[in-house]
Amino acid sequence: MQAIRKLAHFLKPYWLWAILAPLAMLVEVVMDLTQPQMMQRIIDNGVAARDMNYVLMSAGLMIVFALIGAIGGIGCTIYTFKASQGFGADLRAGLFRKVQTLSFRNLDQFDTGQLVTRLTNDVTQMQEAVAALLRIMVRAPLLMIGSLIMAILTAPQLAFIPFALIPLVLAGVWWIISRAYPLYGEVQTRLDSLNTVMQENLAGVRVVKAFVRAGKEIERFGAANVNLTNQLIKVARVTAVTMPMMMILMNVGVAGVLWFGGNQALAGVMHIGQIVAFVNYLQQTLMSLLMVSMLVLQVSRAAASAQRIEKVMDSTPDVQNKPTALREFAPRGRVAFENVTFSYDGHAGDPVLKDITFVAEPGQTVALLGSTGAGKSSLVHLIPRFYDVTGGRVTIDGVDVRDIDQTVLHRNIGIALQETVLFSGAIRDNIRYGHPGASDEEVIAAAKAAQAHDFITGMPDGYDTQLGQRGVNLSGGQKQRIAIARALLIKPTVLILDDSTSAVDVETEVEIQAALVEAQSERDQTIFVIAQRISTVLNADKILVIEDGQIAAQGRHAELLVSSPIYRDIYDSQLGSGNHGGNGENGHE
Ligand code: DCP
Ligand code: MG
Repeated sequence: MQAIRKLAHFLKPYWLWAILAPLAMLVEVVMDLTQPQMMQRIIDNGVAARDMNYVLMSAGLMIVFALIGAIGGIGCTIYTFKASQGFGADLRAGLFRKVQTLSFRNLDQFDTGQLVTRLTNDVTQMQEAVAALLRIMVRAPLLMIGSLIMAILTAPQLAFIPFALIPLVLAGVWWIISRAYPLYGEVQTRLDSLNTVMQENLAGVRVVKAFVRAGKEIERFGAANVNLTNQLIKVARVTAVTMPMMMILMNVGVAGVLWFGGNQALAGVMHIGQIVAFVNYLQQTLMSLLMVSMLVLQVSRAAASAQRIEKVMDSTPDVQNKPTALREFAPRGRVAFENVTFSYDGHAGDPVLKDITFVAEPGQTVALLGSTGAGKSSLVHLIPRFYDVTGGRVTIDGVDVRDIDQTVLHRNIGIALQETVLFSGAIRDNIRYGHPGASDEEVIAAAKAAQAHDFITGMPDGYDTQLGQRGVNLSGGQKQRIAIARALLIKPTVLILDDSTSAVDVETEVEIQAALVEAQSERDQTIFVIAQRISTVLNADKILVIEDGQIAAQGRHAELLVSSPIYRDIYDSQLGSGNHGGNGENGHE
């Protein structure tokens, strides 16, 4: 419930609709309440007195009232729709905005499937609850109390019947809600699992095929699907009792009215019309009571969704701008790591990086070499503050990266991540993703430096070639080169290439490097290159050999060959012993 209150402010812009909806409903309720009365009059004054004129007049009036009621009802529906849809759209947008602010660490904690469910189904649940509230919140209680009062006024002798039935209905409804409510949270959890399986599979469908796992995956999906269905059936089994229970109670009530009322009518102390009106009011009372109860159920279901949405809304990005963060910053690009320790689970976990200290001067190329899992990607991710260090500090031009506004920081750092992610759309737009205002010349220059220009212009649509989702219609090496061009285009002070040429042939890689060196001399760019191939790093100003989260050795190629046995091992294994002057032409994958 608390979560609902926290999210209620999304309804604020729609307050006018949210107030008009119940008001319009009020009109409908009042008109509804007059109907049984009118019916009674027609029967007792018109039909009984054989006054056809009176019957016609009253029937006409009934129709007019019904029409006014209908207009109120339609108005209510429209206003409700405007308010609840607006609320839903804003909530979804707010949630999406929040997801965009989450840090890498936050995102490590939510499955994509979970986020998708929250953005879609959970928002819809809340939106429907708002709609139900606006429609029923006023209507049902008013109609219930109004009908009850009208029933008592119509036939006070029979008033004991609704008062006997109401506690029975409440008990029944309470029984249903107390059983259904706990089941709803589980429904959403199972929906999460289903979406996660689905998400994972759709993204990885090629791997699934390659390993002939379709059968197994269909089974896995089937299991999640059946799980969800079973839970929904479980809920339905509980809620299915509702209507029959109501009908039985209602019919018991009607039978009671007919029995007692009938006797009184025979005794001549009651009119038939009174009995008919009373039955109508009784039915309205009980139905409204049921509606209120269902509303409670729906709101409690929405509360489960609200809690899940709040969990995302509430998660504070652990990487945040300080109030004093530097907003003006044009660094030369001196990157320094000072005794940096880093662990993915904060201070508790085993550090992935231990006591890293080095300096990258402006205009230098620093290469990181090391076996897989050594911590190379983790290390460079600390520069743009994807994660914050656990100990020590990372500085650019002597300023701790935690003291720099993130937007400003990211403007100065171009990064091609290890896992290439492209977006569907034109190649041109992918390259200028970080700088949408870039001119065609700038795009082409970046593509040329990344050795992507030739293959792009070789395509029928050139730079306008539409990429499929994630760039499926490109080769691995082509994708990598577009990602490099994207990083180059923002003309960053610090350029980070995380294994970005792993899928590019050696010859192209050499060309990319030559282009980088050229660009570097123009701008004094600081470049970090992570590579598996030693041929990539031969000319670096500084090579860091990372082993198990530590710098095992650092220096230039020639120095390391002499001083570092590990480096020599890597070198020998890749370029062959006795080839210490190698230039990489016989390097291999
Ligand atoms: N790790 C983690 N959580 C993440 C990312 C990594 O726990 N979100 C762990 C996995 C490794 C260690 O951190 O044990 C270092 O991972 P890196 O990605 O930094 O390793 P490398 O980049 O050096 O490896 P590779 O060459 O395979 O890219
Ligand atoms: Mg890596």
